[in-house]
Amino acid sequence: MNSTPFWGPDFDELAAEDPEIASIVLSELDRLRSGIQLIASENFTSPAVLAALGSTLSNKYAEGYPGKRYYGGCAEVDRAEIIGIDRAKALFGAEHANLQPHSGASANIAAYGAFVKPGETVMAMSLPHGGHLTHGSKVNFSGKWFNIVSYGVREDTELIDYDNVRELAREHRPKMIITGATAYPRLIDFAAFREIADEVGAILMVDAAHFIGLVAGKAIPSPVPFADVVTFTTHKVLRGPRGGMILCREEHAAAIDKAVFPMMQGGPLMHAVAAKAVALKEAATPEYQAYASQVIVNAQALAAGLADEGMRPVSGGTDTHLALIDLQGIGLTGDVAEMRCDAARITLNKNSIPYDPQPPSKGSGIRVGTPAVTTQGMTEGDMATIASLISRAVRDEDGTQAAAIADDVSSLVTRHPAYPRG
Ligand code: DSN
Repeated sequence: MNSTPFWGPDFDELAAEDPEIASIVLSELDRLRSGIQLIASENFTSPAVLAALGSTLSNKYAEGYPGKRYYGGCAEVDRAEIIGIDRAKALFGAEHANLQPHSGASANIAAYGAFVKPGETVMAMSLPHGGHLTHGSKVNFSGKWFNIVSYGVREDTELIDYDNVRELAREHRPKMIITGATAYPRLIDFAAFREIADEVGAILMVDAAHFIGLVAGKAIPSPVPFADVVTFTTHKVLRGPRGGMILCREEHAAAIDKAVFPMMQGGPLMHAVAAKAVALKEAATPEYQAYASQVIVNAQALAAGLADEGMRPVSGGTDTHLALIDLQGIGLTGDVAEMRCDAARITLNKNSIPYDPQPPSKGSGIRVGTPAVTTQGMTEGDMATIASLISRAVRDEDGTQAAAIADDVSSLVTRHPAYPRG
């Protein structure tokens, strides 16, 4: 370890120089500590990850890759990126890793850039059935620049319709097939997708943003052996800094690296790359594996608890870190439920459900996820408590119960603090 003292985040300096922003930083910390965070795509990073993010690595321009940069002075950041790449390859058993994408959307743009040209056909899961904007939404680059063929889930089972995926692939002969979702609670059959992709000669891209942390923790099967390319964010269950990453087969390594830089991005964010390396080290521990398994157990307990309260889990439950809850049975839309929960310090998001009669701005459902509450150390019993708190909050029509529910939220989070003091 170098003997130079760390020159890093000093909150007193921020408070003295910019009290307005300092007070927002503190208020946000207070919001995290005093409420229940159930956004399925959020988590609480470790102090070590935050220290790397708040370091002077943020200053360095390093366009290019380790050993082949367009700037001098990159020896130290090269070491960080090489360590991160090696950790990613070891953790996921991947042949190649690129840690530079700024976000999940940036990683996906790079994957499109590596494998398809504008106007070519790409198949992906539709957003209303749980996909993502970058999977072909008309308002996104993917829907504007590519010929998108969307697939979805069956109305009766609410599971991916693999027969339909195969039929669509045979009919449209896509250049690339994307699987992965933001609001699909079940495991995806990567072997089935591989078979379909091989049958029509398509590249198979897995957008693993939501569940890659469960893969890292060996709690669910990995897409890596089946996919040509796997894209993901690093800040969800994986508990790293906000950012993106790509894994691929060696045969695609040069195309992916060129698509990230210089095709889609300029200089990488080296503080984020270093923080990703820290998160990958943390994710390789037995403690993290226990965490990943508990995330799923908690999501299943939360889904069951909400079902007991009259709120139907889409597809009957979950195999992952999230549940999609249909509120039609209790006569509510997602936007109203989100607002009422917010008033009681329970943070979650409205969500469309498959075949939703409501517009996306309302949605018939809510999405709940357990990455953050599990980081706080909560277990199944706490999930039953949270289900009952959600039930009280969403039924609080006139807001008169919000303060009392928030008090009960406070008791729960006091027993399991996020970012504990001292
Ligand atoms: N916005 C993320 C989510 O909440 O699922 C996906 O990018």
